[in-house]
Amino acid sequence: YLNGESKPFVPTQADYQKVYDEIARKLADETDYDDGSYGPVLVRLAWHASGTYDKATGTGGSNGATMRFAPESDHGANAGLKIARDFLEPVKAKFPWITYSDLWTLAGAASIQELGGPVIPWRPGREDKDVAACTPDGRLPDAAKDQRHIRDVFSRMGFDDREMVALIGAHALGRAHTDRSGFDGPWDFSPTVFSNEFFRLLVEEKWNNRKWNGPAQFTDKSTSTLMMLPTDIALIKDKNFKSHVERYAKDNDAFFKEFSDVFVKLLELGVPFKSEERYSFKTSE
Ligand code: CCH
Repeated sequence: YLNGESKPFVPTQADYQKVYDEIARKLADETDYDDGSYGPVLVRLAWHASGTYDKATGTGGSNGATMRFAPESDHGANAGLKIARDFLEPVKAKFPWITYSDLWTLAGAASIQELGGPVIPWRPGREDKDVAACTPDGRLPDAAKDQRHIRDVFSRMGFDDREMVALIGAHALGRAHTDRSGFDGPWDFSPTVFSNEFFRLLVEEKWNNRKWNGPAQFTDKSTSTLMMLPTDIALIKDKNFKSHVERYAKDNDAFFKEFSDVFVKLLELGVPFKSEERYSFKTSE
């Protein structure tokens, strides 16, 4: 019973669009961060909130927003995501009726759209849970590993090979930070633009081991300014993964379409929605 009204407030698509617009406005205003956008770290927040899902037990997933609490907030994989959660606090304060779990996933969808990616139809209905629902550590992928690990982790969520490759294409955005994951650098030259560049560079560049004191990672032969994680390189080592990498490298439209479908699926894993309806938000000008 918000706003002193006598009926409970039931938000409509227009209300969620207002939340979208507020996130888009903040993204446009607050460019003094990293490569000029909070979008990539918001996408990572939405993914780490959702990617804890375990199909076998029905636990984890975006429903709950349990990353608000330790121990989940302190899991190594979530290092740096406080920045994304804090960025969204003023949005939560302005629209207190939205749950954190809806807000974080909506912010991921909004960021993909605002950074030039496909429309991500989004469904409301997640509820926040308490600390007891925190997931155990180790459910998110470890970048130091290989294709077997990628398949183990993502098939636990219910994804097939094609979907795994499409999802990891989000690495067109953002960068790795030594003080978060230990890895260092962006995957492409436009880390605030959603595109199939990650795939194009994976197949067209030559990737060498980077000589440095940090964890094993790869660097491009041409400029030595880009990076690939061991799990990224696994996508071209594995024959079946590579067939999708090559397809997306050549066909941006196919990537956009398939990424949208699989990102929608990711954000909805394990959520007991009451309504079927998804909203396609209007991207800002
Ligand atoms: Fe990722 N990712 N990711 N990733 N990720 C990192 C950064 C981003 C793995 C490891 C890392 C997905 C899949 C995987 C983003 C989106 C997605 C980093 C650097 C590591 C390490 C973190 C840092 O230091 O800040 C591994 C391993 C996998 C799978 O095997 C999927 C799926 C998505 C989304 C759909 C985005 C975006 C970033 C950039 C974040 C930023 O702050 O710039």
